[in-house]
Amino acid sequence: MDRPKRIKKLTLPPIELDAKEDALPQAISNHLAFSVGKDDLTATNHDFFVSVAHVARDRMVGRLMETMRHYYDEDAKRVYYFSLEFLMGRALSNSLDNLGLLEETKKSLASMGIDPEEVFDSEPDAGLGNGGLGRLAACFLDSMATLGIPGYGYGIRYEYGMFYQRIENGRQVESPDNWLRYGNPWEFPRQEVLYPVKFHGRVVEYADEKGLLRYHWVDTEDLMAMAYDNPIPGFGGETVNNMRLWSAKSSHEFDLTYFNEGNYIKAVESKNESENISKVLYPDDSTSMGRELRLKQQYFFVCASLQDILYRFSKFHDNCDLLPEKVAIQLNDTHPSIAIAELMRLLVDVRFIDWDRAWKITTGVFAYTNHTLMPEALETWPVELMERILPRHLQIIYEINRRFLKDVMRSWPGDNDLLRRVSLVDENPSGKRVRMAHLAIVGSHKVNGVAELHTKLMKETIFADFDRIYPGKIVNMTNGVTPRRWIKQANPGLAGLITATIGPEWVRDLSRLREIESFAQDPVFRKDFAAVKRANKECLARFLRDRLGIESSPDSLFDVQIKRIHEYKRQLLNVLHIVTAYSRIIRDPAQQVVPRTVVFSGKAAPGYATAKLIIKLINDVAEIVNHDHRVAGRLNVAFIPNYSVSNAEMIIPAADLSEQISTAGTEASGTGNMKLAMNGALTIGTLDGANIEIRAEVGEENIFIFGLTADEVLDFKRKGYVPRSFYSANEELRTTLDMIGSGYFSPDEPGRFRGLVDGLLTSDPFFLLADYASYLEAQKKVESVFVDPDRWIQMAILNVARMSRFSSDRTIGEYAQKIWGVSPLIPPSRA
Ligand code: 26W
Repeated sequence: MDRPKRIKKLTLPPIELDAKEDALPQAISNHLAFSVGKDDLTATNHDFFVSVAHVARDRMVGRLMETMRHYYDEDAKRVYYFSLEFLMGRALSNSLDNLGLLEETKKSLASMGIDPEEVFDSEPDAGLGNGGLGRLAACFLDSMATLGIPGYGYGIRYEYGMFYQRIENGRQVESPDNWLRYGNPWEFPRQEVLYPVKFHGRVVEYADEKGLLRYHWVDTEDLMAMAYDNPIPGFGGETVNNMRLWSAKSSHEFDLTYFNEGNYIKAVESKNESENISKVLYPDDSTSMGRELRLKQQYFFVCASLQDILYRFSKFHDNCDLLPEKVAIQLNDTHPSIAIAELMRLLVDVRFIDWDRAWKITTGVFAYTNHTLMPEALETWPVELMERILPRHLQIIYEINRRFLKDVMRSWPGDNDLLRRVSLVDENPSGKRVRMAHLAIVGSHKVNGVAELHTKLMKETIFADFDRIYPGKIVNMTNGVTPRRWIKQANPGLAGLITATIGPEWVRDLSRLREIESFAQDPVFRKDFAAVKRANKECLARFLRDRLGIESSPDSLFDVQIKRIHEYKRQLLNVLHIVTAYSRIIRDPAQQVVPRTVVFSGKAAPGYATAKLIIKLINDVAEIVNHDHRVAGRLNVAFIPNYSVSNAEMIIPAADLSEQISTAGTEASGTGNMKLAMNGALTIGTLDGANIEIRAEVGEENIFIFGLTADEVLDFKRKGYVPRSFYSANEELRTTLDMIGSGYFSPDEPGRFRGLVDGLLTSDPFFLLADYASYLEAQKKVESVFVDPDRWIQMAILNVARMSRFSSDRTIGEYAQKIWGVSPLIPPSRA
């Protein structure tokens, strides 16, 4: 096809700043006046945020358009990252820094008498994600833009993001995160980029002019998906990619049937109902609830995104066989995996491509990332539900399954048990269900785990059959995090020190961090490094004092566990250590102890009762320990409410010790472990997820490893695990569990934690009791090193120096090469 000719090339707005010194302050006050309608007398910090965001956005638009045009001109293969979650956090200082405008902007605001930090802090977090999976998507977007990879994020513009968490009486209380209340200066609403999305209805068969059987999906309920574009600037600002989020709009402002009947209210109500689809992020990580609205969300964004992608593809190509050469779609977990059935439907039912060709195209396009081995997190949808909402997709899934099982049967004749295990449909006595992971594996050319151990376990356990059926399809892509946000912005002190020592290149090329290794012995560097950590700790200590009323000394060991609250992550094991340490102190208050401040932060899924009880326990323990005069400030416990990207940016740089203590074989990778180690926290952790690879990088002498290995855990599971035997054999463990179970920390309700303790004694599915002694041993070792500040600092420096493998730039480079088949495009501005 001919490319449409451009009549006249527009002159793009420049990103370079006006050379005049007052250009930036002028731009800010222009937006304050013209975009916000205020002057400096009436403007709030938030008004300044909006103005500065507009100034930054203005400078991204030119590069965004240039980038998109360049991809278009080169007919580049694009990567589409499909994710129900993008946990972006704040964008202002990130954008300014990536554009190279951060320092100038701070100066400008200061010259106007405005505190830049207050302006940055008035931006609400874009909390469109639960945790690891959503934040990984955000880091990947940053890396794709920084590397110059034609990558687009596709997701949902939730009106309400991750709920706000308050702690009342020690318990989690949720409130809605109405993050768009004051508008969103970053996004470009695209009123005209609007696609229909169908639900319900029925399928009719018909014969086409050649007599071939065809399918029509009719009598559907329709709504519209409207695009909002969010620019994603890479570091250096040369490439600006796009994240396109969809919002549900009713397909007709007034439903005519109701309107004609004179029922105006009903008409408007039905409009509201369809717009509910993009209303709220589901706050459950790691349990699939099987809710109808959730399936609708998944199909809604997948359907709109695929239409958008095919529209873009068709501007250039009319042969769909070329799709895999031009389009790679990465499925972030199974959440968007209905895309496989939808692309088949578009190719077979709408474009009349025969099944085998369509299947080759589809499997050439998709790849699937698994993020969890937990059985309860694997998504399955009741067949009855899918039949009602997406009847044609269910037929297509059945057909995919029929052909797949036929192939399996040919290779493994007679193995009916294998067929039952790998089928896309779980024939459960309590009702048939579609297994989305199986659909994702069968419909993708590559499937990946997110750390070496996780990938190995995928191949050996949950997906062992598929590894046999498709040798080589399952590959590893160890996670990473962006050093722009997680070192440079979160920890400007450390970033400044690194840059002063080895120059600024590390920001784009984290392998350069190795160069600071040779400074681990340098007394001046050590002193500076220690001073940075000290200042960060002082800052967190101030926060704990001012916001939570907890007095903690910056000299104490800052021991940090920040992540979703989940039994497998074992915040409870951390509590067992705290209670043990506490009872040691009260037994002998005069003894020497290493002062500690234990910091927790994390949200529990609103319906996860045990996780919520663990939050209550942490707060009850904190209440007693923090106020016991015998402790005399040597042990403090703090639960920081509302864990979020912004809170993480404050906590991580201040951490000495990073708690990564999940039961071996349960945490797919972890990414907080990487962020903390990069910021000079030492890890105490199990041989789980990426901890294993962190140990390999930093050296086993620079990390505190404890506990059962994944193999040993499996062994216990096979041979039988008797948690009570550990209780009987260990006096300190007994004391600790008895204190918790008998109500020492809950005098107002002594039985409050009895169930929690009994659970540990009778089943303990996450092996806390088995790992307790070894965990305590490791904590002792931590303390023996911490009292030798020189040694501790050296270990911390080596951790920072050796973490380069965990840059998401490395991860994205591997995806690009091994899964997507794309390479970076040199931006025109650099060519
Ligand atoms: C269907 C409900 C649901 C929602 C979210 C199930 C499962 C999830 C995610 C898989 C939970 C998640 O965020 N997983 C985390 O992904 C990170 C990025 O790969 C890993 O580092 C974490 O180990 C993993 O728990």
